[in-house]
Amino acid sequence: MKRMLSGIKPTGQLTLGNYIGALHHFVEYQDDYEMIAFIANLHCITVYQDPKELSTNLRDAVALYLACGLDPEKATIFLQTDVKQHAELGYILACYTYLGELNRMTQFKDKTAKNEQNLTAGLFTYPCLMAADILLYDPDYVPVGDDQKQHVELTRDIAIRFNNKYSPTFKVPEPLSAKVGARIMSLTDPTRKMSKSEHSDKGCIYLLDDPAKAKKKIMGAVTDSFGEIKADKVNQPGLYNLMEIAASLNGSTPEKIAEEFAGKGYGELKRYVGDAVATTLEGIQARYRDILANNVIDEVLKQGAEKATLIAAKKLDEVTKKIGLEIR
Ligand code: AQP
Repeated sequence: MKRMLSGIKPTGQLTLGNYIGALHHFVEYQDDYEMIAFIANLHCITVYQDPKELSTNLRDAVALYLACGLDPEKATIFLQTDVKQHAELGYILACYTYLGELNRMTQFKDKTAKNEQNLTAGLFTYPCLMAADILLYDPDYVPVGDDQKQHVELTRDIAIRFNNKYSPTFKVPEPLSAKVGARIMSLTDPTRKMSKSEHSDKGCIYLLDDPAKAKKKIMGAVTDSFGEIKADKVNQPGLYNLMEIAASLNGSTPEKIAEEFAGKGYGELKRYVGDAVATTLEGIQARYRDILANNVIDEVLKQGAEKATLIAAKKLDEVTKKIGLEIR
């Protein structure tokens, strides 16, 4: 069975973007692949997090993994810091990554361009840790939203470099991106990605948002003044984003939805999208409440960390031996 790996960093409440771009694919894939899904808590602290909030967000993220349908019997679910090999290999791989490569990473460049103050070295070197997260497990595929593709490309480069310098050690993974929903945009600014750390609450739907509130956000989404429903991503990005959301949730495409709504008003389309979102959130939240009430999270994480450590420890051992870090 081919192996697939992915993680999410809960720097806030998980969003509809995380669900559409990542989580619901993890669930689809878990039957056909050996799925490894972790919570990237080390990545969270590349920007300051309130300790209490971070801890709550981590627990919520695990609960949401399960509530979205990840099955701990099929998928290995764990917290990154419970498998110590991630940080160690992250450091080692930083020694095989060039500054020029990190300088080219658009996520870091975007933050620098926004003139954000006090950017940390952790944020700069985060792609090295991400490479370690992946390469420890030799996955065949890494499902990602569009924004993470560049990091997977760098991971591949690092793996090839290491393999060439020593001998084949890491499998070179393929990024896997969905055709629909790989980049869900902000509801208030369809030129920007829907992000957890977005400043305006109106632009982002959180998986734990009250479904009625989520519907309101959809009704208030920025569209355009053309007055005609078309699947035109370039000229009608707000409308296209809404159709992409509904298409991802209902297994359709923006083109089909545009056809269905041709000649109708934007309000009608928004109600349709709002209903799709609310129905999805209601289902997820009902399961989320059950999961918290049943207190299963600690056990899921314990079992997941044990399974993951078996794989990660073997790989790190191989790496340290090849580099010559051990005294024989
Ligand atoms: N808006 C999105 N559309 C599609 N996919 C998305 N993903 C995130 N946002 C969207 C995908 O979810 C996975 C986990 O991402 P992450 O939460 O670890 O990191 P991120 O992409 O940096 O998410 P945010 O919300 O934008 O975080 P902040 O605000 O902290 O920077 C990835 O596969 C990602 O592509």
